[in-house]
Amino acid sequence: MTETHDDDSVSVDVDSSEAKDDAAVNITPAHSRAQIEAGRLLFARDVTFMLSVVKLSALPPPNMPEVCFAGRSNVGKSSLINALTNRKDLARASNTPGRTRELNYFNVDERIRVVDLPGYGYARASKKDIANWTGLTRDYLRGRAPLRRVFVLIDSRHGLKDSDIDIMEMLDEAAVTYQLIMTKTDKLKKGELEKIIKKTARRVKKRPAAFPELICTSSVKKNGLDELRAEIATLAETR
Ligand SMILES: Nc1nc2c(ncn2[C@@H]2O[C@H](COP(=O)(O)OP(=O)(O)O)[C@@H](O)[C@H]2O)c(=O)[nH]1
Ligand SMILES: [Mg+2]
Repeated sequence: MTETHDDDSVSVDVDSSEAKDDAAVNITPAHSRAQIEAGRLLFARDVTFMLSVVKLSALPPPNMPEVCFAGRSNVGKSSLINALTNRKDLARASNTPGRTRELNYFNVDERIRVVDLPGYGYARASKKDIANWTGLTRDYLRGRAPLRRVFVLIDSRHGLKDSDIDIMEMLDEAAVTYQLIMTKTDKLKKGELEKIIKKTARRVKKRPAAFPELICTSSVKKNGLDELRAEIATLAETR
């Protein structure tokens, strides 16, 4: 993988006009205790693997709200789904990047579906494979009526990469709402994490279909999971 980007570094040059904006950068969405409790209850219920989809015609009927998790290979999608659902291997947390080429559907208490998308930015696959699964993923993201929000996962050590910007641009164009989730926050020191979060939040603020607030998570330390469950529970109520 040769995606180099100035954002790789966690050191941030902040010019004074941007620095003034810091107060307006929302990092963790505010949830009421009732929302947090609704999220806890939702994921305490029955969560089951539903199906793997390799072609659009095999998508389940659009009769239930759904959210999906997108992100580069190895960003921590499967680990996050496992952590959310308190299950060790509901979503296969593979150490082989790009092994997941399907859209994997999970049914949460017959109230909302969670979809684990194929990871992008995986260099070791064949061009044909990459074309196949990016085609499927794009068609899904652009045209899926019950899709309430795309969670775009960003490795907090690396920040936004070109492939993340590509997917955000596509979602902006298609007017599909998305929200960034920072993963593996346990791997950074507090100061480093704050810098990268602020920098990422500033960049996302300008994007039309993006949620201004990021959710910071660690599947290892279980940080941010209550907030994410609360967001999903709120979306489950939308019909
Ligand atoms: N330290 C740390 N490692 C994580 C975290 N989430 C995932 N990982 C590790 O990152 C690697 C990729 O995770 P995985 O969930 O398979 O990523 P996916 O390809 O996006 O599904 C694995 O080795 C995980 O153990 C986290 O929150 N903290
Ligand atoms: Mg995975």
